[in-house]
Amino acid sequence: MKIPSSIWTLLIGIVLTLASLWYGQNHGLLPIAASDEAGLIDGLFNAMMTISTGIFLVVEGVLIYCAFKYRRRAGDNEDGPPIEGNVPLEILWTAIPAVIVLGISIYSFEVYNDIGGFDPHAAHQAPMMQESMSMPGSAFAATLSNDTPSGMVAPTIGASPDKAEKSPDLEIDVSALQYAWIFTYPDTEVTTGELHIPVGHTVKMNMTANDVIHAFWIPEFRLKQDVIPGRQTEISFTPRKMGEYTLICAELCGPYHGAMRTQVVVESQEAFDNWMQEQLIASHETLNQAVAVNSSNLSPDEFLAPYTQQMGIHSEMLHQIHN
Ligand SMILES: [Cu+2]
Repeated sequence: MKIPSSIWTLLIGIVLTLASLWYGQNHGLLPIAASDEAGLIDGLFNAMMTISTGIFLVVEGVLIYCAFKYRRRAGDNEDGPPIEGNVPLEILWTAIPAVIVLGISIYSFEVYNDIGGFDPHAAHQAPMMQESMSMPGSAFAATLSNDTPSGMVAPTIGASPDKAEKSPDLEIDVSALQYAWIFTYPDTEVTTGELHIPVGHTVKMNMTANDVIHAFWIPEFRLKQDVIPGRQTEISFTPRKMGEYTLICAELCGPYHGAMRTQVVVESQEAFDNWMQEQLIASHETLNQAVAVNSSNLSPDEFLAPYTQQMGIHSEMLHQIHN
């Protein structure tokens, strides 16, 4: 019994579709998805991977089939039949890619919008800062001073009312410089070189660079944003999975660009609060000040007891320092 070619086409089509769908979901090319935004980006990536796999299998399959089926046989010196033009076929192979490209474009615009890419206060509309407008060299001059670059940071703009659902739980100021990241938590004025974020909270980074263009990139969050001297760029995200990730500078910024990376710690709210307390204690000039910031009713000795144990300091010693 001879199977008609339409049945063959249908069977091959089903197999190719299933293979493409499977590989599109199981390619294993990406690191874990650790933020809400990562899920959206991965959906887009997987859809493109599915389509690409299908096209790859069809094209390579037809190529191999034809190379075998229409190969030159021994003693056959004839040429093939002269074929010129096939309008329906040409329309088809123009229309199919056009529809695919249009579909991917709409989908990717949708994802970009969902992750806040079109937010009016995002990078492209960020205001130029006063100093930069009046003094072209100020961005460079700022690198020469050792001060914290507070003058470099444009006033933070609140979330627009129409995007109320996106208003961040936490804002962090980010300064990028050759070759480090500096994070300032405006609520506590704690400054660190390591980024700590409480899990499940929407955070907004208000970023600026001290010297040259850098780029904020956390592969597990699937987000990347340029950090530019003389202006503020922003990026918001909601980390979903606790863990330690790496923030990588993704813009070639000098000879040690490759070393411009730091740790991102996504932790529980409790661990985050503890970490913040430790930073407060470490960053304040005296232990007294640190205690004053903590508005608990504990005496300084009581409050510091857990920390002194960690640091190997006897509480008697602390008592003497305090007095
Ligand atoms: Cu850099």
